Amino acid sequence: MAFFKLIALLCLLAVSALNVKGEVRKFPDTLSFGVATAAYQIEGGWNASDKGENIWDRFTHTTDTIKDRSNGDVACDSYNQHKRDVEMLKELGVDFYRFSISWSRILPEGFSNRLSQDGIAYYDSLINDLIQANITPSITLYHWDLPQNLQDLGGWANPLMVDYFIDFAEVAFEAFGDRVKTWITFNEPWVVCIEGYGGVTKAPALGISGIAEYMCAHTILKAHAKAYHLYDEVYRPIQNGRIGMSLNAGWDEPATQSPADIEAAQRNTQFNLGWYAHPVFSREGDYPQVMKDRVAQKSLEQGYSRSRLPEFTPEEIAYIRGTYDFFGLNHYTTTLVRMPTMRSIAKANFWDDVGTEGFPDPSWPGSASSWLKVVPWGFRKLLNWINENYNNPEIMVFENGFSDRDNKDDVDRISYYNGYLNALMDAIEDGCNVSIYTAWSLMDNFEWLEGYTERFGLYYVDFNDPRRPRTPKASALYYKSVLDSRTIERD
Ligand code: GBH
Repeated sequence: MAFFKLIALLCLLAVSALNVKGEVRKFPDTLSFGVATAAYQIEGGWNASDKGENIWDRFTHTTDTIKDRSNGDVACDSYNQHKRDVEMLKELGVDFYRFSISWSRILPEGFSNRLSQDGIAYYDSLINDLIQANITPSITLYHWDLPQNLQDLGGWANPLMVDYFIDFAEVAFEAFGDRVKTWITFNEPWVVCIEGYGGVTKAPALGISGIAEYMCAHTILKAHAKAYHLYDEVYRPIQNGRIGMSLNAGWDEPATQSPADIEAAQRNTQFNLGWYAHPVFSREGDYPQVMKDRVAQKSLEQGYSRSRLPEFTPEEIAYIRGTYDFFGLNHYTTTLVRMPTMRSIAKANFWDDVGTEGFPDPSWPGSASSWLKVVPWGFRKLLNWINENYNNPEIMVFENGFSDRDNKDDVDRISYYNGYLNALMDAIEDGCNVSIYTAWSLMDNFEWLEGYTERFGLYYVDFNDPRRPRTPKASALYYKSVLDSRTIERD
């Protein structure tokens, strides 16, 4: 008997030493699993009760830029069906649910002069049902749906927005903070500012590149820091929760090992992730040096009397630095980065400021989204990069997922998740301190400019049926089995 035990043990050791495909890998008990959604993408009820208009209502109703000419008026109808959503979360067996609050649903005028009782009641009911089901609620305050009247005042380009964001945050902490212990101030400020202010692919689609995105980021960083301090000083002592933001980042792999490409990849990371992460997570604070230098230099060359990148005062740098309880990360994909062959244009432009070129390796499997390639090892490298550059923070992965078109037997999504969960496990073994993993998304939903044409859900939603029925895809069963066993197979 002892002999057989010994043989079995030796086999096990051999298997783990050789990293054999199919080997069962167990997640640490400290890792929690969940799924995420966002208000505008799922709720519908765009004018229910006294809800105010937000920038996505305005954008989808007044432009024809959404691929299938759709909008979020009904979306998944979660405003009326959140009980079904909680049922699905129970079916999956998740530890937590990350959702966002629609600002204009609880503050119809954007300001805190008037609270919507119906709006508050909606989130109250959702939160209470989650707690009843033993699922931890976690709230994103801002997932891109600014009240339209605040946009009319300049939105995030208006520095006074800091205070109006704080008013909103305070209402949310007061109303829900007794039961909600994980707070995310901003989801992907990069996307908000680059695509909505510099570009035109998200509301409010200003398209003032090289100028507006820097203003937007400047305000958002200050608003984030102020919300952190408010929570830290006033709410943490009584509510005892945690607060941070969630930054999107791909992994930037140098296209070749030439010094120029390596430098380009590093600069790309600093201009995209570092732009938001360096002020908050680095020891020195402030924007990355390479970003300050390049934008100042280009601005001068272009005839501006000061850098297009606004400056923080030393007090602001100190105020923003360290405003985190965790590093929230949304990660989907990897790109190759190289030094561009063509150089410099005379006009202000964010991408010219960055001065890099990104492109995918043609061998990487794709998805329904042009930008999303399946590259699990990039996830491992990125987690290690964050670990090394920002002093081993607790990392909460708040989004990770794969898009396809119209498919319940979604084997490609299963292989994406299995690959990325293996990469996550590798990173944990490398010493990264990851405590949360979140799949995007619970169900198919309004994918912004792509409307309903790209699906990220574990549950399939039939958008042609007014009842918006939801059915588990094969990937929902896969994710459930991962959550039940807390293991994956090595791939
Ligand atoms: C997340 O953002 C969002 O938080 C979520 O709402 C959304 O549904 C989900 O992703 C799926 O898209 O310039 O063409 O290369 C993902 C953020 C999207 C940011 C792609 C970078 C690059 C577009 N990323 N984007 S492109």
